[in-house]
Amino acid sequence: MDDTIMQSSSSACSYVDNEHSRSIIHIDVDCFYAQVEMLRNPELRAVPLGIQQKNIVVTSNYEARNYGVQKCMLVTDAVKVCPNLKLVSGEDLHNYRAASNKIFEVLLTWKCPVEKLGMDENFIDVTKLVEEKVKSGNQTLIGHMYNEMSMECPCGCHTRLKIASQIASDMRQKIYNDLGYTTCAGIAHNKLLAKLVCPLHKPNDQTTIFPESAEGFMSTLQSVRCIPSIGSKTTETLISHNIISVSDLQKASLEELKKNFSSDMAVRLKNLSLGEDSTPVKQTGRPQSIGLEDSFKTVSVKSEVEDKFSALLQRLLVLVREDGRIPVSLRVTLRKKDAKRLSSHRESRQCQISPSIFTITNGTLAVTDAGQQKLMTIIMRLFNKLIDLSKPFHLTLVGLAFTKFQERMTGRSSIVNYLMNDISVQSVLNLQNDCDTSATSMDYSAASPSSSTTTDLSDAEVEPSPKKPKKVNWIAKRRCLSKEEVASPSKLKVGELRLNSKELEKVSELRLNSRDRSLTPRASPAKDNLSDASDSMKDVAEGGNCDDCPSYVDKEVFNALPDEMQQELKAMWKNPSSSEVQRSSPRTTNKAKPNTILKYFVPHK
Ligand code: DCP
Ligand code: MG
Ligand code: MG
Repeated sequence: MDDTIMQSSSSACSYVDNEHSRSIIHIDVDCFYAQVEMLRNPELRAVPLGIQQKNIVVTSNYEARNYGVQKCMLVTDAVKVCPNLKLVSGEDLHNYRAASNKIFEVLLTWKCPVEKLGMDENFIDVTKLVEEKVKSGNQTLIGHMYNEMSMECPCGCHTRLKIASQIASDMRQKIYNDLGYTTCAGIAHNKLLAKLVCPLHKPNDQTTIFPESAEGFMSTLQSVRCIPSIGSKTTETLISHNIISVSDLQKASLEELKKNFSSDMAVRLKNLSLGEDSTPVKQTGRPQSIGLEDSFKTVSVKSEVEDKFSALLQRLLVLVREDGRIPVSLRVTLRKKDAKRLSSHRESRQCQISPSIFTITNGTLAVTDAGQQKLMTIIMRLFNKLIDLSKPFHLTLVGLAFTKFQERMTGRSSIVNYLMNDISVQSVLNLQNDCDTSATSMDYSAASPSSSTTTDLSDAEVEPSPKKPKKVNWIAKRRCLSKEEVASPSKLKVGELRLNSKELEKVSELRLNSRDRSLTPRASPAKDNLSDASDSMKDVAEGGNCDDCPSYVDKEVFNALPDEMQQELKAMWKNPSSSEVQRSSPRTTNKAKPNTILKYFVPHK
């Protein structure tokens, strides 16, 4: 008898049992930016509120929505439907990002994989937690269920999803109790369905869908574009073949789809249309890049571009300080308007930046004024490469992103721990980078564009800088040190990137020909492009108030160093002239330079 039930139920489900094994929650914050503003200023709670970016209301509170103020409405239209709409600027994303991170942190306390999706959404895979709770007995569903009439499934997924609905409710309650935000949740056996049912009862509520309702639910979606992983291009292709609604996609044959898409894509489209999605919840780590963009009507003057970049940089540095990692690569993005073709396209360039631009004081990442000027110089240099200034240009967007980072060293084998007091540790080369030893993994100049919270990378272009790929690769390999090398600092060999004389000439020409000079009034082109090592050697030499050891070096730790390293350091501190020679003769820097422990010192800002 059991067998009979199994068969009929399984076919009713149209899934094999093990495909329902997961329990996924999707949580989305109600009117996110508006809630952030209402929490900051409770007076806003009582009024219809719109959050304005440029001429658009990007979101509104539910009070305003009652008047018909929709997300992404033009301000002019919003004010028409709601004349007493209170508008607050949402251009500065700082508080929204902070709120987003706090919500993420609350969700992490459940110790399940949490995947952040945009600013106000998270997926949580609670499968394991559900397994633990399933024995406890309480199987009451909390919130709404999509299609109350769905049949029981023999694999036990209904029970599991009911328990997941309880967990979702606990999570939403904790977010509200700890932070004050109301949220919506969707609960399903996969990410696709969890996300799609999440907004069915808004605001401040939750919806669960059981697997056998998937196909029916998907068929209610009027456009294939409603499916999160179907983008505009795929939508266009589908529409051109008369596949408009999800129901159309369900009816389309696989063979028909394969004519226009790859075989894998055709299968994926078909599965999605039926509500099937096996993609895992990937635990979100720290972002691979941190970026900001500013869009505008048109900017055609270099000084205006510089002002835009300067403003972006200020904001970006706040984000980087919060993140705490030391950036080592910077990308500049422009969106160029092509007046003839009435179109626009993006272009990006990125280059390596010296970690010594950043300082760490009392554990906090900071950038001095000189460091900021250096960054602006680099930004404008990249800009000059992207734009032919002898011709008119029209930009509609500028973007900045730090695209690669060093982790700050706190581990025992960090050279920092050998040499520095805990007063003001500057950035150092990361000797323990978590990477393989392939050149590309550490080759910043050849870095593949990584995802940024704000940057569309489709047209990203990578600038090799300095343009010596072979040497860069060698250095990259050397930077990924073996355990033995890390354990024995005296054996360390780390090269520093230096521009050769030709490159230096090029850079100085660039500087002389551009406004960049005004950005770096104190820095000669040559000095600016010398590596950290020579700067640091000077600092080391100047910093000493005793013959052997500069004041900031922890003598106890110094004494614990291997003899040969102590000797090397002492010799260099006594006679820093070699570094001075190098400083004053930048054109000799392409000569091979012996490796030295002093390369690990960086400027004391
Ligand atoms: N946002 C934006 N531009 C868009 C869409 C959204 O800047 N085109 C911002 C404002 C939103 C936030 O992202 O507050 C989250 O987007 P949601 O789509 O989740 O919208 P809300 O959270 O504002 O409203 P809802 O209650 O519908 O989720
Ligand atoms: Mg939201
Ligand atoms: Mg959202």
